[in-house]
Amino acid sequence: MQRDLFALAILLAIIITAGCQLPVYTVKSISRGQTAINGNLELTSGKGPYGADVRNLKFVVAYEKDDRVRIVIGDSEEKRWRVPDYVIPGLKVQGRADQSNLVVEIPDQGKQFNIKISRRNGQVLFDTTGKDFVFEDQYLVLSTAFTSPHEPNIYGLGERVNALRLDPRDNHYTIWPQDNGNLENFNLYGHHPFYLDQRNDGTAHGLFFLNSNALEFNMKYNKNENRLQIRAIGGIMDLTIFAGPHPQQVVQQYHDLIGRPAFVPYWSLGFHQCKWGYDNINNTIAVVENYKKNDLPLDTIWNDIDYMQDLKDFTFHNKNFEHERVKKFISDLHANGQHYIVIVDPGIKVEKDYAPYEIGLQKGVYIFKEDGKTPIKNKVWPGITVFPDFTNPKSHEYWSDLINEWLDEFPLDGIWIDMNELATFCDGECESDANDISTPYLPPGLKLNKQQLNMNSVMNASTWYNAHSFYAFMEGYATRKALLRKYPNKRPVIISRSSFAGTGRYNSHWLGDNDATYRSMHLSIPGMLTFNMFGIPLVGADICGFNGDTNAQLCARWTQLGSFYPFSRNHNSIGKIPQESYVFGPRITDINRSALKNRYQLLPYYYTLFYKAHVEGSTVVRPLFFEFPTVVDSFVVDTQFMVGSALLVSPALEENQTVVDALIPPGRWFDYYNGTEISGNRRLKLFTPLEKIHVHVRGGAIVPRQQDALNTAQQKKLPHNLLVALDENGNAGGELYLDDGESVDAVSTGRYTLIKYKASFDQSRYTLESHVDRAGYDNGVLGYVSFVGLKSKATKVTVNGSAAKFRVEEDKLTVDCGNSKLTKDLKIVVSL
Ligand SMILES: *[C@@H]1O[C@H](CO)[C@@H](O)[C@H](O)[C@H]1NC(C)=O
Ligand SMILES: *[C@@H]1O[C@H](CO)[C@@H](O)[C@H](O)[C@H]1NC(C)=O
Ligand SMILES: *[C@@H]1O[C@H](CO)[C@@H](O)[C@H](O)[C@H]1NC(C)=O
Ligand SMILES: *[C@@H]1O[C@H](CO)[C@@H](O)[C@H](O)[C@H]1NC(C)=O
Ligand SMILES: *[C@@H]1O[C@H](CO)[C@@H](O)[C@H](O)[C@H]1NC(C)=O
Ligand SMILES: *[C@H]1O[C@H](CO)[C@@H](O)[C@H](O)[C@H]1NC(C)=O
Repeated sequence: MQRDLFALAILLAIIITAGCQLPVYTVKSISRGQTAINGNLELTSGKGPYGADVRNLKFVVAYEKDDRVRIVIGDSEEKRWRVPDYVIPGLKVQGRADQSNLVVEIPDQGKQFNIKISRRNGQVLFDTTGKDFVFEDQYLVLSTAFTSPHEPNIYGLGERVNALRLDPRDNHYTIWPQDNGNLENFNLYGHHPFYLDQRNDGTAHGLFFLNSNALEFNMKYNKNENRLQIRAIGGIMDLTIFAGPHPQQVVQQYHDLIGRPAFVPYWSLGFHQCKWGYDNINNTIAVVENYKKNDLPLDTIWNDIDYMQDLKDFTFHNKNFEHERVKKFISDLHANGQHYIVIVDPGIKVEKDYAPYEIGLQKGVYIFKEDGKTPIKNKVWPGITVFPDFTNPKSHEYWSDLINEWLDEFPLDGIWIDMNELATFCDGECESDANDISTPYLPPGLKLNKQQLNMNSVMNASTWYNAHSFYAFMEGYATRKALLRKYPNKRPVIISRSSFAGTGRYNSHWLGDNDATYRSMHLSIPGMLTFNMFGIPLVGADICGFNGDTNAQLCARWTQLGSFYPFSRNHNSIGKIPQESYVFGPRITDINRSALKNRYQLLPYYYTLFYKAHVEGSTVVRPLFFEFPTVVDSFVVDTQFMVGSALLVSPALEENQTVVDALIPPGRWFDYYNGTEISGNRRLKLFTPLEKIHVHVRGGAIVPRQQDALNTAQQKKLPHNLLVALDENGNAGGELYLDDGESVDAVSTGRYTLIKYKASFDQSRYTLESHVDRAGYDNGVLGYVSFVGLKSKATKVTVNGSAAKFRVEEDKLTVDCGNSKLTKDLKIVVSL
């Protein structure tokens, strides 16, 4: 009997749900132009589940560029919140339908609205036909089918900690910047509603949903369902599809829209050491000395909040960081070519006579309560604080003045901006239970004001509900402006925890508060690869782990892996055991030394990749499938990665691991260290004792390198060298970018050198030639060139026509180039 009742209840529920028909929007008018399709929609039947439907909508589908289409659907009065142009530029039409790589289909007037986007060859990329489309005040849903003929391969949607390839079977990916540590499957610090869809046929496309409200990408892929729902709790639908079709092109097209990454200075690619718990200037100094004593490279030393007086911004502790000693420390570092960075939080302590507080109050630059005039307070490290509203232009001068006055006294080299999600100690407010914006729908598990301000707090841009996700983006903008005022021709280094699409224009990123565990180490790889897709190439995780105690083996493995991070910093939390590169005894120190020295040798290669990312938009580290998009086996790989197109890194990621099971993509590959050839297109078990991290160089690549030193300043004058890895036909190519390493205008004024190298084979001779594209910065010499992959032993080598010294070691031929100037043409001929 009870069972029958239960069945009846279910039946009733089904009838009721079916009766509540989803909204149907009908095309009321449409005009199809050469550059865009415009029109109006009207709700003609049904209704959404969460309140007032927006009945009249207006849409534009524009051929923004030939390789991208942008779809903007909003209320017809244009009153609703939309992300301001200063964050991401609004619609700008530069393409044409007849030249576009994409075809847009929208039904005629009087028909139900849907939208379909395909390639010219008919391959469908996006199709809303028959899927939910809801436009309510606080609940927007746009759904597409996964149009691939196989289980979709989706990447991106940050910030999160998870596998590189997202699981499309039944998953919610929530996006809303919050300090959830490094919890897996949670929304973390950054807001990046971008994904790349990689097809098994080798093609890829991308999708960006520009919306700063809390978002959810809800995926279902199984026998019965096949859809991706994009849900937002405010704003409008502003969606861009990028045609690719190569994954690297998808990313370039995305960066073209959101802005390419700022160029970083050379020294930021050196090694960094930090710890929360360097609690006075003397033990900070000692770390720098110990690096030197142990012959370990170090470019930058960092302090966490320990340095502050009462945990207040723009101070140094009067006793522990005695000011004269700090100043002397900074000038000693600079004299030695090293750098100093400290942390700054957005929360300004509420304290009478604390100038940063008083000035901000006077200028009215804080975030306000709902009333628009009382600064909203919450609690952070120094106690009760207020928060500058970085969307208020007046705050930029305020922030810049504070930074400049502080740096006049303590000339820091960069700023680390943390806690900027915001991360507060009370949810909403500490004192009162003020009413807040109510939300009929929230992504599962999300509490909007968890460690956040109240949603009805007011900024210049909008409410905290609408605009909080780009708060750190604007803080980054203001901080960059402040540093450029202080040092007009030095590229700023700003490392931010929170980020938004386009943050790479101003800031870089570290992956936040991870754990001293093997799993955290592994998941740093998808983290850094994904942020490279997001246009923030200078990224890395805390080497050896932040939370928890590390140990010698983990730390050695992590230092090996971290020596290949674009941003390479060892950092850990307060009260945890020390983990600097020299504390675990001579064996581990030696392992660290060789890893770090190897990094320094590769810096010219990394720097050239950063230059490319800055001028073209691209990635520095990238997933294997970015280089091998037809190798389906590579789509899931996140235990290995590529640095540029030349290096394949296959680290050990498990405790006591002695064998790495590596995917070696097609082609010819060589052991990076000794030049031994291995053939590609297979899996290989690589023996990996603790001393070893496997790196392979790809046949066909030329990798520029340099002799290592203890920091990048000392390295500057040392000779460069090239590693030429020949492909099956004896060809190879590569390039080298050089400049003074810090000028903001080096690229725009042409004060740089760009050299292209090309190797080829003809009968019994290999020829390597340089082509100096530009010689605007005249520094650097070429010490030697190494070749791997020669068919047989060299009998004679000439450099520029004269017989040259050479030697053969293991599987490598090394030719002495006599420290000739890099900017001179060069021709090396190797006769067999
Ligand atoms: C640091 O060392 C100097 C010189 O030995 C000493 O005068 C100073 O008190 C020390 N400072 C701290 C905070 O320990
Ligand atoms: C935002 O700031 C600008 C520049 O100070 C000002 O003109 C504008 O009125 C402000 N808007 C709001 C909503 O406060
Ligand atoms: C690694 O080896 C150590 C020492 O033999 C052992 O105590 C530990 O349990 C091993 N760990 C794993 C995960 O096997
Ligand atoms: C080069 O290193 C690899 C990997 O460690 C090893 O298998 C190979 O035998 C080495 N080759 C030579 C010539 O020593
Ligand atoms: C090699 O020869 C070219 C052409 O004769 C000359 O311009 C260049 O300076 C020479 N390079 C070196 C390294 O001597
Ligand atoms: C290098 O090894 C030491 C042990 O001496 C370890 O503490 C350290 O974290 C490792 N890595 C780095 C980057 O220092």
